[in-house]
Amino acid sequence: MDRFGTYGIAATAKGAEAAGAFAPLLEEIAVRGFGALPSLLDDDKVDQLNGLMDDVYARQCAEVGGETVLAGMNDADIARCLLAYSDAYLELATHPTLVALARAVLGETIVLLMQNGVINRPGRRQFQTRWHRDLNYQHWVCSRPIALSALVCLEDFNAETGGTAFLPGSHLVEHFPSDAIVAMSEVTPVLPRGSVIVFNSMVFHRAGINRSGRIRRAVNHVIGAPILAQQVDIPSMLGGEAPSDLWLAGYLGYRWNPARDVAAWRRQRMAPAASVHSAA
Ligand SMILES: O=C(O)CCC(=O)C(=O)O
Repeated sequence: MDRFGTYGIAATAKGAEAAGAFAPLLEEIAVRGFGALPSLLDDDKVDQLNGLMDDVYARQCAEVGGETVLAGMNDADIARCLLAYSDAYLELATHPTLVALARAVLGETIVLLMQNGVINRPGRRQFQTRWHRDLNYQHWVCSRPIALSALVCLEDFNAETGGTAFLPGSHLVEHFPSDAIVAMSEVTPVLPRGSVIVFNSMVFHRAGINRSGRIRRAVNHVIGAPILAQQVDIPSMLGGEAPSDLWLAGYLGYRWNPARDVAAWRRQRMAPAASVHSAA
């Protein structure tokens, strides 16, 4: 290392070694923009998460005065920040495989920007069936990913059930492509329930139309560099003290979200420094 040391630098030549067993998946994400891991969750866990998503959604409808209010803001059938309502979803957001993948792609300093449940019902058009990037309104590309999405499939995903469609490579092009390019390149991965689709948050994607007779649920996590803001203030929703694990505290936003004032920002920096000194 240079004798002056560094700060604010996380990517070094060593970073590439972190890929390990994920290397083929990471290459797919780098080039096509998305890839998948089957069998992240077993059937019992998938059943549990499906049931809990409906409970959280019902609570969130009640919070705003009913589902028609959500429909009026194009937010029907989305259960937001599930981890603040259910420990099983907090466990999912911190699943070791999801975290390892995010660290391999983005580096150590990352923050969970959002965790949303998407309920895709037959006979109802989910707003997420419109093409979008998970970093909305961004029409530029960058040389390395700044955010990664991990969409956990709580139903079999295919063209009939309304599985997610992707435009391969579209994270590398600034603009949304022409209808002809969309038609020739759109791909819907076929995956069993319990899988996770991992994608560069800048790749264009959309939920499919659900033509099956059953509800298709999924839970999306957007994880990013801490220059990006959380959609909902997760620490404030979770309440209480920051976790003692400093990495986890950072991941959930306790470390990166804006401090209330200058003194609070400095107090935040004193706490980790004190624990380093007392351990020395
Ligand atoms: O539910 C899906 O298939 C896609 C969800 C999605 O596009 C999103 O959460 O951004």
